[in-house]
Amino acid sequence: MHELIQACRSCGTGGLEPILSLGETPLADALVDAARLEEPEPSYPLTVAFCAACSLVQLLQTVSAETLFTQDYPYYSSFSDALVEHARRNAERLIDAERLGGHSLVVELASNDGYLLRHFAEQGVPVLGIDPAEGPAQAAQEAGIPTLRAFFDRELAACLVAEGKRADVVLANNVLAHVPDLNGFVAGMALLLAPDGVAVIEAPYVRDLIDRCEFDTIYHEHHCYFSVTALQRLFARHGLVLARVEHYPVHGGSLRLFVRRHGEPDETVRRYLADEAEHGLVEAGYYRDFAARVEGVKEGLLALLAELKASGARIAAYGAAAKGATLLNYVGVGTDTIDYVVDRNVHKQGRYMPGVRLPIADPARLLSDRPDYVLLLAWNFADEILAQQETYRGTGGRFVVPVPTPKVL
Ligand code: DWN
Ligand code: ZN
Repeated sequence: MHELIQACRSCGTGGLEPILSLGETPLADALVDAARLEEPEPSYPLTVAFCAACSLVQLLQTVSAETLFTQDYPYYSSFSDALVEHARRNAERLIDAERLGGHSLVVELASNDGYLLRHFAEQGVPVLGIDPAEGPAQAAQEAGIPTLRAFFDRELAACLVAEGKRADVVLANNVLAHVPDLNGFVAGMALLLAPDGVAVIEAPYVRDLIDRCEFDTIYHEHHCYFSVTALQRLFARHGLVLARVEHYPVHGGSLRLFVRRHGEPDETVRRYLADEAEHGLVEAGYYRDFAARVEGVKEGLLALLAELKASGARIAAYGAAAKGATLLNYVGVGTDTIDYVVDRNVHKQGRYMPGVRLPIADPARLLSDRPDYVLLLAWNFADEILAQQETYRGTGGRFVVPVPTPKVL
């Protein structure tokens, strides 16, 4: 089941302008078990639109959070060494800058398998994770990270506050895009934050998505695609100040936002807002050629893969990522072209990619099977994966990167 929104998810204004349709796609993280291969899978329209009133880019469709994130959610953050390292540096810096210790409380919203909170816990800082996904939340518990298995919203924040819990640091990485009730979520953050606390939030940057044609990061889990302009307006509505903005290469280009109850924005915020206005991100025109560029990547990739197949090559793929599901289903690349996908995540191995039904195997298969080419679906971890696959590459194996322009490495 899905619903169509009639007004902006942030500011409530009607008349959203559609900028891209990726047709109908299955849910990107709904991996298929072998026992269910005969059953049909639901797919849902996937349309991106722009709100001229507050600049928020967003999906027109909402699939319920319960459908998307509870049972069987297969994404575990800890399978990327680069991401765990990024998390460790974030934690160490915050412990230092905010003078965190045994007296503090760090709460993470969408804490997954505890890959970020564990770096605070190791330094003796009390933590609380909140995550609705059963498997990852259980993995965090087993690793000693207290985790509440729940969706975070205004009501949950009010309960925590009533229990005397106020957070010195609220962490929210890659979750703002996932919540259907954006205002309820941010209102909850405002409640939970201690008077001098800071919310540190990471979200993929819409400017990177558009400029680098990262269309595969669009799927039903991601309701929103944020600019600093849209975020600043969202936080201001809840009495919060966007105090600082940083940019990191993680997940194809992400913003890290520092949000407080009081104070002034620093020069980074002013610079981002001015740059976005100058580059037109606040107007629909900026997004209008995106659909044609996405179509170009599709055609380019289909032509490249067809040429490789025609030469007799065998092709596999790397990374049973959610973005891989969008890419394969939108471009229309299935078992005719690709033999299997490999992924380090043991919770994904033995299952099948949604829609296209490619089997998911252990990466060791690349060495035993030696396909000629590997389509890199997890292109955001290219450095880590290419380094890891040195042996495969050393024996002639080649990687194909799909975006921003399909190319063979
Ligand atoms: O917002 C979201 C982002 C942050 O993460 C989600 N809704 C779900 C998820 O998106 P994704 O699945 O596209 O994320 P990743 O992290 O780009 O997926 C990479 C996949 O590749 C994972 O399944 C892990 C796997 N991997 C691997 O097998 N070997 C990753 C690395 C780095 C590796 O060396
Ligand atoms: Zn709006």
